[in-house]
Amino acid sequence: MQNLEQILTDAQREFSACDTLVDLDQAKSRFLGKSGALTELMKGLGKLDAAERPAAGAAINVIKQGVEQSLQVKRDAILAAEQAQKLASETLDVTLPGRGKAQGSLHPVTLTLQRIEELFHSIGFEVAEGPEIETDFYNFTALNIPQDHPARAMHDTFYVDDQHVLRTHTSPVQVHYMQDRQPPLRIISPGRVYRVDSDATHSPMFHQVEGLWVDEEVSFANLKGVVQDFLQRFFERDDLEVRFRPSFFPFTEPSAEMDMSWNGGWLEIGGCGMVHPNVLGHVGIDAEKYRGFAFGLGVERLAMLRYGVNDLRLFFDNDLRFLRQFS
Ligand code: 2NL
Repeated sequence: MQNLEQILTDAQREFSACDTLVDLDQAKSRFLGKSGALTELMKGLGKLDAAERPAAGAAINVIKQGVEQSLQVKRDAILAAEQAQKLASETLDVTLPGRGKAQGSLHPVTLTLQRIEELFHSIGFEVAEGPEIETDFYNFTALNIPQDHPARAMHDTFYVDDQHVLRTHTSPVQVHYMQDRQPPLRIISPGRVYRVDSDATHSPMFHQVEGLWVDEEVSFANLKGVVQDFLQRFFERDDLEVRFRPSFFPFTEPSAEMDMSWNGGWLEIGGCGMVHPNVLGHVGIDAEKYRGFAFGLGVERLAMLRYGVNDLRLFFDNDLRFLRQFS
């Protein structure tokens, strides 16, 4: 009986020294395993007198239950400790704010178009848009650029088929507009245009804004005023000067190229002129009664100057490091 009590205290001490279930399993087999201390005692029962056997067996069983209970208590303690540690290391703070989504930003060309539209809208110009695929008539013929005229070579055109082209300028929008109504007309037509041209300073797709004012008494002086006022407001510079150099376009007469003062020099910024009477004739406007001025500006050019961008290709590379600077 003394031996039995000793086994129980040994088991309790060894179990409580265990930190893991593996250790505990090993300790368990030292007492309850095939050749464990208690198992050996059970085996030895056979050597006892039959009269002593029941009492001895009962005593061993009491100790065995004590060992098993102590084992269970320790196993529960180890499991609880493991669980607690797992919970602590896997803590999830549901009150933290979400990561959110990166917000996009408008493309600098879009920002520039918005600014142009806003400024012209404020002086009474409507914004007109139209298709990017046009018929030969709207892109060329109506603009006094007849078939086989060398002026067509000026616009390196993408042909869709015999009759259709990717518009080389936004003038066709204004042709449609003039066909649909009578003067006074005051519009700008911003949008994408296409030319077979691609190098460091030319993209096959770029943006243009054209302007048109048709009424009974519209002069070249009005054209100069509108363009200068626009450029001064666009660049926020009252001292900005504009210079007009004689030029040629089939759709205007007279025609001029426009320069603006920039860093002590002059920069070419677009072209303009008085709408050619043949163009008014093509859209059913009486050229004896009405006249108009028109101009065309390159949008990427304006965007580069306003934002200090020195390479046109940055607008089309879709590099987020560039685009993020406009948020
Ligand atoms: C340029 C030159 C120009 C026009 C565009 C135009 C439109 C109609 C009638 C007459 Cl419907 N003219 N547009 C006139 C002169 C020049 O653009 O260098 N653009 C970037």
